[in-house]
Amino acid sequence: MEKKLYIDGMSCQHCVNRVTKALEDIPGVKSVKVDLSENQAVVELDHDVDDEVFKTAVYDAGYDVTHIE
Ligand SMILES: [Cu+2]
Repeated sequence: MEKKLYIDGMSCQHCVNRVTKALEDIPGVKSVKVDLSENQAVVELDHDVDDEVFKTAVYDAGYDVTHIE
């Protein structure tokens, strides 16, 4: 299972690392690929994770999830 997150506020590799780590720390997340130029993160999941969990984790890292698909 895969979800694509659209993320606001990332501007450099440091932001990518922060978002990557925040997402990797969520139980059920198998892998994370953050694309800075597209402002997107693709997460691969072991099991479904509620959208709110992603939003909260990214928000706590200092960024915003605008959309999840
Ligand atoms: Cu940055």
